[in-house]
Amino acid sequence: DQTPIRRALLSVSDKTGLADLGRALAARGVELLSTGGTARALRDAGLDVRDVSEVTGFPEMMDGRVKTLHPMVHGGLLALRDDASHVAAMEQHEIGPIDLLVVNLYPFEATVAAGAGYDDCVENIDIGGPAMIRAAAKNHAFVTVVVDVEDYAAVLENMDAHGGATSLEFRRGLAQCAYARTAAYDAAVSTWLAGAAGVDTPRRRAFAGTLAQGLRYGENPHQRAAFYTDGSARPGIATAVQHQGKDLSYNNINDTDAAFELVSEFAPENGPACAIIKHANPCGVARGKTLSDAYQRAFDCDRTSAFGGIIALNGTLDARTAEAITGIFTEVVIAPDADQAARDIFAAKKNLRLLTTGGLADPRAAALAFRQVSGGILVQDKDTGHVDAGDLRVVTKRAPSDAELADLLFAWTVAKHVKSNAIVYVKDGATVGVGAGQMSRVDSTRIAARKAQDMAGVLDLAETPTRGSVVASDAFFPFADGLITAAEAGATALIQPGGSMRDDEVIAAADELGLAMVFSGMRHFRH
Ligand code: 93A
Repeated sequence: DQTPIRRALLSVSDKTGLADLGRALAARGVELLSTGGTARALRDAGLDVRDVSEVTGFPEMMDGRVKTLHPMVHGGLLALRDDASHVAAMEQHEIGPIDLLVVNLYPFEATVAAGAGYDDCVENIDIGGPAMIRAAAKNHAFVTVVVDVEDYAAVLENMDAHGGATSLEFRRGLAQCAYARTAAYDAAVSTWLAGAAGVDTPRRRAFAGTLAQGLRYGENPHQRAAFYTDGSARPGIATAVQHQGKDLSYNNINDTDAAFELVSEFAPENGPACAIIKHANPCGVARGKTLSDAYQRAFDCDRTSAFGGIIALNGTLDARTAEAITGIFTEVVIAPDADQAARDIFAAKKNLRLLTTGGLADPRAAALAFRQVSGGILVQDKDTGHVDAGDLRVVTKRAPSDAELADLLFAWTVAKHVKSNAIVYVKDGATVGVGAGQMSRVDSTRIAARKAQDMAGVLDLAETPTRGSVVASDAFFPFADGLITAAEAGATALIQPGGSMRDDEVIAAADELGLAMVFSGMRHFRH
């Protein structure tokens, strides 16, 4: 049904594969039109090209801001070939049809990522390119539009299979890619402006993403998946460098992010810290005298769950820590850096992935967080909430000791990174029990205590590690039962937001049990 492609307009910033494509099209009898730099590149490859400026009768002007924005171009892209009035208009104005459009845009995202200045970024906002792409994609009934170098070969293949034309199904797929590209492009511009103007708000947000990696599968093997990055240059999972091991999976990326965000809460100035993550929840977090000490203490919280876990460190991975980590199977290790000796030790472990980030994430840096629901997307500020000792209100007769206070703040920080209902037992700067993701708070309290009890068996301890611990609860205790359970497990102090209708009851129970309790005045739900 479709007539063969006779005329193509090529206008590309990324000249990769251009000469080969031009040659292949010319060999198939296609006339080539092109803008300045693209035309030059094609001529350099020995090809015959017509300048768009010759077609429009206007020179490219205003530093190239206006080169293809002209009816001779847009008429050729938009005209319906089977509509008599469109055909008449083409004839009257001597507009030639453009059957194939090959465009890739000014590299706006790369310019921003390279840290270019404001004016430079503005100049790299492509206007004519997206206009042509959208026009050609709208008219995909007749026009083939290509926005990705990776699709060049498929276009030639499709042409060859259809006598020099392309199939409608193929054009429709390309049109979908085209609008995905212009939508992502404009979203990148909007996101950049939001950052530059400091007006990033949940109420007015475009969604940007650059495909970083197709993933083998999603959360489960029957789900397809991909990883998109938002162009941020901050240390984190999206910018980390992988040194060894097979590609990260969907779950790896999610869990490694959780691990790194958590460990980044612990500034290296305050000492080494380690977080071990399973299924996006920590199964051990600890400070230590050394990094390997921090790892060992985190590991001892829940050795059973740590198997196949993801480890995040807040300092440079050294040989001792690397050696200790290789004691059991670990999926991923992420750290700001790794020294050579550590890398050499890991090199022998082919399945272990090592990622370095060049620094820690800033847990106070404002950002937006997105979550999908059926038919929509929820947007909120990232949880950057933070409390210091000065923000806490002692509500019991007994105030926490300095040691308890330090552990309470540590537990509170960890609880922020545990799925609700979150209960975290901490002793001497290490978690000793984590209760996560339960529908009832008292269950989280019990599970954490029971797991700690199990570890007493594994580690051959005389008593449960929760004896003499402190407890953090991500939201208020609705009843006294959770607090009583924690006290039975051996906890001596608690931190929780407060604000329950039964706060008085809960405080009275704490006083009766001789516990110290502080209210943080802030909740850290994480669902
Ligand atoms: O500055 S523009 O927005 N104005 C235009 O009219 C225009 N037409 C094409 N940029 C425009 N383009 C872009 O120029 C294309 O999207 C492509 O990225 C680039 C190719 O320029 P050259 O052929 O000179 O290298």
